[in-house]
Amino acid sequence: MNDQQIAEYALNIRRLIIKMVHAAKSGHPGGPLGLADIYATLFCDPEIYRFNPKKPDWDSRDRLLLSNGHVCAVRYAAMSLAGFFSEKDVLTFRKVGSRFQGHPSTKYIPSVENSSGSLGQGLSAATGIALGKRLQGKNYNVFVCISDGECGEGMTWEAATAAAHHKAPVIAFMDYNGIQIDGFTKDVCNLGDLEKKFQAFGWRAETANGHNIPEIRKSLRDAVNRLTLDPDMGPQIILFKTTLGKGVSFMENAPKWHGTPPNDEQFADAMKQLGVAV
Ligand SMILES: Cc1ncc(C[n+]2csc(CCOP(=O)(O)OP(=O)(O)O)c2C)c(N)n1
Ligand SMILES: [Mg+2]
Repeated sequence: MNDQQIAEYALNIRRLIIKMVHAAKSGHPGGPLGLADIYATLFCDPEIYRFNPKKPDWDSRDRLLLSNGHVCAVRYAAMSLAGFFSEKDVLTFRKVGSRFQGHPSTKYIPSVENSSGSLGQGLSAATGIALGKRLQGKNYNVFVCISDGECGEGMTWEAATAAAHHKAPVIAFMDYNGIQIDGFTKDVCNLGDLEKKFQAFGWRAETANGHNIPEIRKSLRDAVNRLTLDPDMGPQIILFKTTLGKGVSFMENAPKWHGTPPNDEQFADAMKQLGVAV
């Protein structure tokens, strides 16, 4: 797909996120909207992320983990648009008995590689899976999405230390939006310079614009190519600067929209901004 088609895919992800959270009358719209361009790029560029919606547990699929599980609406929406399941299905989001719980579980959805919601665990899980793949001589890639809020958790840094020590072939990417549940990270728990921190832990780290599709595409492709050339290069992270709520003006960069569903009026306004009359 070309960059324009990826942007269109991202717009459709955003529309579906808003529909899901509105239908559920609960959930997290902000983080998912901020990640839509990154997930669209992943799901549209097979030179980055390889998967098969017809065979979701295909053994050679790349492993895409989600550590900040509360943003799973973006993952469900991207998967639905890729043909894993119907829109009608994902609109059961957060309902009792639905596969599409507000925090994702491996029990219900193949190719969701880790259950999450309890923050801080994804980098450890990805490190273990990446080391396991090396032991087994498999050649899939291991990606993991983490958040900046999770960098306030000790376990993230334990994983960062171990991944560097073992030169784990992990490609991490961060939703670096400067916001967590209680407000701006600089006020709640200042995280400092996360690029420098990961570098100090022995990672290859770079920062990129999480809303610029050519830039997202290049940084992820480069990470994959680097690892193909040198499987022992060690862990890499791309810190994607994102805007929480991106695409819906009243949600943008406003911590309230971390975990608040839009009411009917806000839903209509959001959908209008995303080019859909309701
Ligand atoms: C171990 C753990 N501690 C606390 C929480 C409560 N919690 C849910 S989301 C969140 C904020 C996390 O920050 P981030 O992922 O950056 O939030 P976002 O950018 O999506 O607003 C917190 C503290 C949790 N889910 N798990
Ligand atoms: Mg955040």
